[in-house]
Amino acid sequence: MIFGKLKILLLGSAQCGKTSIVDVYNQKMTYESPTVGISVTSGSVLDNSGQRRKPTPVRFYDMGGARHWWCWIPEYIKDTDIVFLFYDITRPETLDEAEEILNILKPYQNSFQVIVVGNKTDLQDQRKVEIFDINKWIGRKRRDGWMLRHIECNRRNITSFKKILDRAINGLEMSLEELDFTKANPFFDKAKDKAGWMDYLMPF
Ligand SMILES: Nc1nc2c(ncn2[C@@H]2O[C@H](COP(=O)(O)OP(=O)(O)O)[C@@H](O)[C@H]2O)c(=O)[nH]1
Ligand SMILES: [Mg+2]
Repeated sequence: MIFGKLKILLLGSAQCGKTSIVDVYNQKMTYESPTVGISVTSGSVLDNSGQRRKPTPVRFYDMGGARHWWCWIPEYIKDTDIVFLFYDITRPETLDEAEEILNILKPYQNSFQVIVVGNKTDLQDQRKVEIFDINKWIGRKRRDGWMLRHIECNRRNITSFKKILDRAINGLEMSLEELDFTKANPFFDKAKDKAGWMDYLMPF
């Protein structure tokens, strides 16, 4: 949690589609350029499951995937609730890099959930990471003590991404505090303004 918001960190090799997926999720235009350092966006997860009464405020930390940014992982993993660890189903080397990233995360294990995301399923004819391979990989990581969840998606169909995020949030059984808008926004007047769910989208 960070500033009362769920912290979600996106990791994985460069060019796996992390920025594309989070932009589709946030209904934003994607600019095709490598992420420099880290890009932070605020948003909220609407309740699709009927278990939460209000949208859950979230913050996405989308890290540049190039190896030279990895030194920042120990810094950004702090207070993280959910990690989405991406690989590209057309490039097996991205799964090897995902393994390296898990090794960096190892000392911080147990303070967050990890969801492994295979992206670009629209490129089935170029698929080089088979479901069998990934299941074996996950099994191996389980024996290392990682409880990983796994989905596959592509930027034109992020249903599985939305679903697992929803489920992960419900699993956290978060008792999100009522936001005190007067603290967060000095112009907020409790007497005059009634907080609606749109307030949860405020970018503070
Ligand atoms: N075919 C296909 N290409 C994708 C998909 N998602 C992203 N891409 C492409 O992959 C490249 C890298 O995407 P980007 O989101 O910048 O990846 P990032 O480096 O992990 O943030 C871009 O050229 C995207 O157009 C997808 O689901 N399918
Ligand atoms: Mg990116």
